[in-house]
Amino acid sequence: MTTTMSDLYDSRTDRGAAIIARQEPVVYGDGAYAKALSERQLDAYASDGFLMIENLFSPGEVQSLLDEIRRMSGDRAILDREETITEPHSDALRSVFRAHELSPLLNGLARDQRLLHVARQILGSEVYIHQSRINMKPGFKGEEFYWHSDFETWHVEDGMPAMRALSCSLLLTENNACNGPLMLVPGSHRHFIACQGETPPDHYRSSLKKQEYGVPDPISLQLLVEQGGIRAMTAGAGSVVFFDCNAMHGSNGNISPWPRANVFMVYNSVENRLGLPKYGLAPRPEHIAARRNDAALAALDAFTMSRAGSSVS
Ligand code: 6CS
Ligand code: FE
Repeated sequence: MTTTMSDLYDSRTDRGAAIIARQEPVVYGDGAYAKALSERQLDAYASDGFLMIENLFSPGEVQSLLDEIRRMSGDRAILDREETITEPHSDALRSVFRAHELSPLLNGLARDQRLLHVARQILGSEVYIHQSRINMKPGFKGEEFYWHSDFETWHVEDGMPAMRALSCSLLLTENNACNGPLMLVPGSHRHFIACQGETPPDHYRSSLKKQEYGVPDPISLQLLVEQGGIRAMTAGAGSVVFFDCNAMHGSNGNISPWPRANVFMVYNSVENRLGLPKYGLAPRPEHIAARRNDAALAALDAFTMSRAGSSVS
């Protein structure tokens, strides 16, 4: 295995676990690139590594998205696609990737100014979608997502150069204490945790069901949590959590009867486009990490405008 000495964020090498200080800003260009968040909101994002905005989308908008997701989960053509991931221990639907290209409505959501301008402001540039997905966590059988930093995976497996990407998670059902809400470790985005264990080939085939490489060791995790605690992102449908690509996060399984369904859009700066994956790994498919479809997105006033817009490809 070859390692590059110049990469501070080496991970999954034979070097073992390590905690490395973040080199990049969290809010780029002092948040002057676009106007979306207040100074207070930007400060909270910079210090916690995430920000929840409640009721950003209306009940009507949430309903159209839920109808769309219900339609997609019943569509054989979508269920048979490689973008569709089932739970590790059942045939229940876990995720649908490339959601913004499989559905015109979700394509509009990716461009909705309420999300896009926040991403442009924080990342200090134009942005494109690196990854999008619907995460279903059905009542009784939705399984957990173990602790991880998305950037750790995107850096190693996708060749994402720097921490200049963010995720937004739009809650389509209430996320409460019992149905497996997203949990984040405040302040964790300032530390890169180098993980142990070499990445097996085609890792994504198993990791999207249950991740076993690229997960932090218990001691590093304990340290992060001793410093920052854990915050559960509980809120009503229509709320959005924005979180930094290096924020440590995970979620428990859903043994409650209440489904949890969230849509994730990952925005990456056009100045942070993907290079080659590390250690000679093969690039992951386009639906997990965009390389070809990386043009800057133009904003829409509201995503519902685009309902008759682009078509499924
Ligand atoms: O491998 C990935 O890109 C994905 N895996 C996880 C657990 N979260 C982010 C991303 O969807
Ligand atoms: Fe994640």
